[in-house]
Amino acid sequence: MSMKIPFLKKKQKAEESQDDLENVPGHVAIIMDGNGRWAQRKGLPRISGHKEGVHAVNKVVKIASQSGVKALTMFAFSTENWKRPKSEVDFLMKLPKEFLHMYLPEIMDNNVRIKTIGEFDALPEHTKKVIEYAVDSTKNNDGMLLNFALNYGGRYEIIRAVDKIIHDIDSNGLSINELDEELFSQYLYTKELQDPDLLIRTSGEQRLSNFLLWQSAYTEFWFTDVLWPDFDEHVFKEALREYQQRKRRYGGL
Ligand code: V07
Repeated sequence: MSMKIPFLKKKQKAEESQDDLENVPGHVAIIMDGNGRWAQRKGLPRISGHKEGVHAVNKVVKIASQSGVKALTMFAFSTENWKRPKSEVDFLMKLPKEFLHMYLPEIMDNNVRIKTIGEFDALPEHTKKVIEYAVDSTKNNDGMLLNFALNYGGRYEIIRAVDKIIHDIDSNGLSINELDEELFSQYLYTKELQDPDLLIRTSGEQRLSNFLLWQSAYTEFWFTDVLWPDFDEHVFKEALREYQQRKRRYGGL
């Protein structure tokens, strides 16, 4: 009997704090928007918003991996971002190093594996080098997958998949009759990932902006006015709770 009391207490506590270990989204994707606006509001240059955004990435990685999220995809640099001023692009390309220098030990402690999606080869050599080091160092971690979308564009990803399929038909004996959604998915950057269950976009914008077009066909979207550098564990938990509520509602149908 004395064995059962702590169990009940724990369960009650979980209900009170609304922690819900069921219906945790397996794959969360995030559009980290509002860094420039955050800086402008403080009278700072745009780049200081990007720099501040790096800390928010680490907070979310920690809370997501502790919450039981299996994969977290962060939109760090889009194919459209090359159009920004060169000085801003140069600054952004130094952020992977900045992030990894500060947080790779913590990433290892949390058993997180780092990977990327997007046209990696077109990134500057110095950026590729630090990321390759991080991908290699974390490759045997079997906890959460932290997936950075870098030089990523959803339409390009689809065109690239079509191009690869045509190549496999012409040269590798693939038959057009084999083409279905399952096969097509295997030609995307995300081939080993499940589709995102929850997509979060910060900073009040409610658009997909060429992120995970194919993959988000059935994804729940959650938007917040919070600017990315102000995003923290509380906001993330709010998104998780809302996702869980939606799932419970459908579950009743
Ligand atoms: C970038 C900081 C977060 C706000 C949104 C845009 C700016 C983390 C990374 C990163 C990438 C690869 C990696 C480790 C960290 C990053 C870029 C921009 C280009 F292996 N944040 N962050 N990369 N931002």
